[in-house]
Amino acid sequence: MNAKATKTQPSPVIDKAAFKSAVIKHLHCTLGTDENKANNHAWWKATCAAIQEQVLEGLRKTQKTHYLNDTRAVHYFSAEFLMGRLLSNNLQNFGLFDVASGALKELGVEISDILEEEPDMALGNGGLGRLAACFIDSLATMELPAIGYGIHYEHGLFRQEIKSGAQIERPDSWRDYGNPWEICRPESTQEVSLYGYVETKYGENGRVLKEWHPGSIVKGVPWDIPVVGYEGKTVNVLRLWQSEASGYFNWDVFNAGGYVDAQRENVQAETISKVLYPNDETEAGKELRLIQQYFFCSCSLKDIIRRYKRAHGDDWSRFADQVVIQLNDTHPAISVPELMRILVDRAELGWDEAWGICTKVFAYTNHTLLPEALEKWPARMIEKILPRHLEIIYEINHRFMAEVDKKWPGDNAMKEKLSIIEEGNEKMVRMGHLSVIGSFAVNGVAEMHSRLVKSSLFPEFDELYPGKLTNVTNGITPRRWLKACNPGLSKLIDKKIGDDWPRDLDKLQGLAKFASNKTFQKQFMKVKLENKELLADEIRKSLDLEVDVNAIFDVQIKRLHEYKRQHLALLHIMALYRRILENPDYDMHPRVFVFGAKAAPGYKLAKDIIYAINKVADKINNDPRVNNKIKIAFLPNYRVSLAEKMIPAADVSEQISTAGKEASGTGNMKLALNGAVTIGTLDGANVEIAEEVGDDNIFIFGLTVEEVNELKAKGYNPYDYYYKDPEIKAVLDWLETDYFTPGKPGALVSIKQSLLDNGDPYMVLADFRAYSDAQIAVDAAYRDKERWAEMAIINTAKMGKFTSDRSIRDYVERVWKLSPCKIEG
Ligand code: C3B
Repeated sequence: MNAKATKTQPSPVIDKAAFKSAVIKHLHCTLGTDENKANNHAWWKATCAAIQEQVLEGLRKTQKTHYLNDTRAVHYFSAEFLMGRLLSNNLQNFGLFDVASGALKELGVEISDILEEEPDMALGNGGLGRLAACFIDSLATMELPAIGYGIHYEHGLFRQEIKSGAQIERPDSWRDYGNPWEICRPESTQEVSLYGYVETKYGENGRVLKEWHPGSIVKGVPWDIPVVGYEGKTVNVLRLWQSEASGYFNWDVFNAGGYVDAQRENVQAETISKVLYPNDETEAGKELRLIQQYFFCSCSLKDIIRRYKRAHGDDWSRFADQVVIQLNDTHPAISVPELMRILVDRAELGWDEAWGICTKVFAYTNHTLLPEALEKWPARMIEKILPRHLEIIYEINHRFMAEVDKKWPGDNAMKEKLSIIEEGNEKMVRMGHLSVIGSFAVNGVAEMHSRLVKSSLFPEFDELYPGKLTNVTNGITPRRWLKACNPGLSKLIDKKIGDDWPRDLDKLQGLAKFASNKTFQKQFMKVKLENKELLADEIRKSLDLEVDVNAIFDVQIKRLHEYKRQHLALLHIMALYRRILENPDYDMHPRVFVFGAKAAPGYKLAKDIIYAINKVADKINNDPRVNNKIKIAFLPNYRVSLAEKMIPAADVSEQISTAGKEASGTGNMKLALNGAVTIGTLDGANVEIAEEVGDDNIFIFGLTVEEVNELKAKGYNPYDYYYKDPEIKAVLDWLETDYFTPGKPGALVSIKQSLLDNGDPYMVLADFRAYSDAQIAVDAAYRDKERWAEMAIINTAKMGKFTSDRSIRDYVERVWKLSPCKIEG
């Protein structure tokens, strides 16, 4: 069956000739160069400028329409937005990719070359930041009024280099040569106060008035990045704040004799948005990080209020009808006391009225159960930086404790447990509790995670506020993660079932009936092979390593963390190597293990694991006895644009976290969408992927959450596995020798120590044998070409649920209560 006309394919707004002249105009008039002199960078910028004309026209229309309709909008507050590159995405969404490619070809330029010129906008660490980027894509596509708010970091996530196997961090300077997409809006600058003290005054009728005398004021200058929806109708905005010195002279501090300090604080203003903290799922507790959080929340709230007041003046009664704010994890949680401060101290609303507004405006998404990622700030630190906010937090808590007492009279243990303030050597403010109390809805990011949020993280809150805790399973935008990154597969799908799947991913179901069709299987696997060839080129260029495209491409791409268990994969590779050394005829289909991972610079064991993967790779890749059965490619500097090359080429998707630890995962969805078969634990969204594709089309192994908990309760002892399983013992002992690190015995020993002496906190050894068995099943399945093709097709066909459009639909229905707003023309 061949699909009919391209109904929903965005129709180009300009043709090839017009696009060509727009590019030339910008080459001449924006960049001051010409066709003969221009290098790829200049062509890239001119092409961006040409499409930006369409983008800005869309933006203008969208903003005008939203203003005239006084629409309710969602404001997505996130410390991270991992946008990646925008040119290809924007061209695709305007339906101009082929037009641009043709126009450039006539000018003697390959579009693929200029796309490579664009630096990634890496303003995020990993899953949480990329989710925010997928969500704003879906919001624009679904014509929903929305704005993303975050920080305009000067340096995004570090660039990773690998030197002699080890990770080296280099600064990321994504804006060094300008960013063609962003627009500075100095007219919307905001001021943010910090430090100082609070004065208590008495107003009319003895009303207590609080006046915060800040010690320092910084400016927040907004940069807008247009977010183009699919088909280019709605163009929303991502507004990122950059800090600047305000020029405000601190007379209070000066008068107290602190002239030098006053100057120093002005200099420090610029450092607020200087750099993204590179920690994924760990909280450093650093003062600058709290200031970053407060800085962008305060700027964003003031921006929202300015816009609201333009339409409604001082009438606050409609604020909660117009504004909903989604807190992406607890990073923006300081927004809750900030809005209270604005309403109570500035707008002079009564506490109850203000709290009523607040708790109708905020909603909070929890992204992790890992204790080290649950933010807590020392009360002393908050008091120093935000003295008024600490008072407000205490007041919120005081009133909340009364509620707790009503529900559980006299139960002091319960109060201690639920209090926003954790008592101890040092009083800490629990930002998770503040977020739950200050929000009208709280969600986890996959069914299983949300169940655990209810049952183990916030069970009492669930009892106190029935219905507040809910689930919205994560999703990914199919525009970037299939249509744009995998043009071969996209075109094949278009031909088979029509081209409206990027908007309606459930349409992919239509592929399922061809899963056992031999011709379609061949076509599908031919595309996979072509994608593997492209990745093989990349591996050759990047690592000077030859890989066989007929091997299984086994891909593990994600941040490096013990709970994600890249070291489980490593131990398994070492075991395979050992089997081959012991038996040269060891029967396995050749495999290329492809890794991409950044470790937080301060996370020693994570960096040791990267080093170990690279050292084991050096040895195995160059050992002729292996006879090319195993190759290991650790591609440096994993980022969105590299993911776009790796994902379409994957045969196997590694999702092997300890059950109960990965909140959702989103890489798992991207890989399966591109026809990779998952080997994974029953963790995060893997559970839902398994439900969708069926047990026959996924390789599930290992302990379940319940089993993990039972084993822990019983007393898990990794030595039991070490002594019982000779292969585990041999492989761990190997790490202690200098076999992989000639002349440096013990260079890899920290991994063994973490798995034995340190108690193996993520139960790697407990799951090793089950993982190895599952890998044997993967090997057998791959050798049956038709069966494998069928599995791969089913995986693509069944990913409809995981479009971020569905996640957004869930948020709209369960949380945001928004309506789309059509943009005409
Ligand atoms: C991540 C989680 O680790 C993933 O399981 C999840 O898919 C994504 O968030 C998106 O929900 N996460 C993260 O990247 N950074 C954090 N600080 C916490 C969670």
